[in-house]
Amino acid sequence: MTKTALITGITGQDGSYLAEQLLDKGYRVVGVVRRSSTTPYERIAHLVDRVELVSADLLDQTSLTDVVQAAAPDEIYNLAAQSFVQTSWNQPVLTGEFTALGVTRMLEALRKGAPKARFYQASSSEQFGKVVETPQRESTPFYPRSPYGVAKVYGHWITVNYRESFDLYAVSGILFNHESPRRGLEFVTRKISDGVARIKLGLQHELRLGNLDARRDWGFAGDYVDAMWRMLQQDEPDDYVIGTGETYSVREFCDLAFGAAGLDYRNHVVQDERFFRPAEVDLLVADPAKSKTQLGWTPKVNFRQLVEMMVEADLARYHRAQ
Ligand code: NAP
Ligand code: F7E
Repeated sequence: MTKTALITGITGQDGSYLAEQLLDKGYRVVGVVRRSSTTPYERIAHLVDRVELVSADLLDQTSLTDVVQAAAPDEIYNLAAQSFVQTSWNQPVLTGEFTALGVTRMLEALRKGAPKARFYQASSSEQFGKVVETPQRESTPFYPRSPYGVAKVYGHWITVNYRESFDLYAVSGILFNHESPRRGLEFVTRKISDGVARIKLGLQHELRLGNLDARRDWGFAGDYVDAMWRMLQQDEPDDYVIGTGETYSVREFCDLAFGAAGLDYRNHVVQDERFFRPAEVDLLVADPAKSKTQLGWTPKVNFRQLVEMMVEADLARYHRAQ
């Protein structure tokens, strides 16, 4: 029988890859979009004829309950959020409404509209923040360093609480940074790959960045959405860390990305106070042992391949536009 998946955040990076993979598996995919005066849906333009788009907002309980009830999903992937860490200091209340309380609204919508549906919550390595152990695993205590991280900790624990209180199949995937050519331009990896392409084509000379010494465990988004699906196919609901187990600095990302275009980052990257954060997450690196053993999940794209994929995609995009 055809399964139905409901995805909030389908217009985002992860939503677009997840929708593609679920369609390939034969799912009926219902995507939640919020009302906007324009409808660019850039990342899912190639899918709009194959998915059903319904309108709701994380701020609006009625709209969420209605779409969950009408879609009658077997699986719900709650990917929608205010997901940019830097913005969470400028819009802390809105970030809390979307990224924290939005999760409770989705869980309430599930309880009322589809209590048997399996629920995936998009938790984040930002919950580990000022890390208390390295590498970070499922049992590592949280110490968030931004309003975004704090909101994600709330979303994580309310998912655990609803699982235990109401016997729901609800899980959190604690995903480390994952990137792709569809990553938003404000995130550092895509800002770098886009900057490299523009510099290579003579459209700009310098790239202004913040802290080059921050270290992240970066993987490919296409691999990570597969892990989300695997989490909803288990006998029992549980939470999993998803990452590569390798960590690199922003400087190392720059080195590889500029190198991929035959450039030297030291001739172009300028550090700019504007892009430093009030509180930084210095080092993240996952221990993905549990997801490997229990989900059979391993990343297919390595760091170098990821960086080169992103630079090549941005170069091709600017070439097409010329
Ligand atoms: P993204 O590209 O920023 O996408 C966010 C999505 O949320 C967009 O579809 C956006 O819709 C939607 N959204 C925002 N506010 C909404 C609202 N009030 N009502 C309904 N929809 C709303 O994020 P992503 O990188 O795909 O990440 C997906 C999820 O995983 C997020 O929850 C993020 O916090 C979390 N996460 C991401 C990473 C990562 O490295 N990418 C790691 C760990 C966790 P619009 O198109 O209308 O803006
Ligand atoms: O920053 C440093 C910055 O904005 C990475 C989100 O998907 O992953 C993401 O959060 C690092 C930070 O991602 C610039 O200070 C230096 O240390 O790409 P980012 P993030 O904050 O790690 C987690 C797992 C999520 O859950 C989030 O939703 O790079 N950095 N210079 C810079 N960062 C940005 N954005 N811009 C710079 O110019």
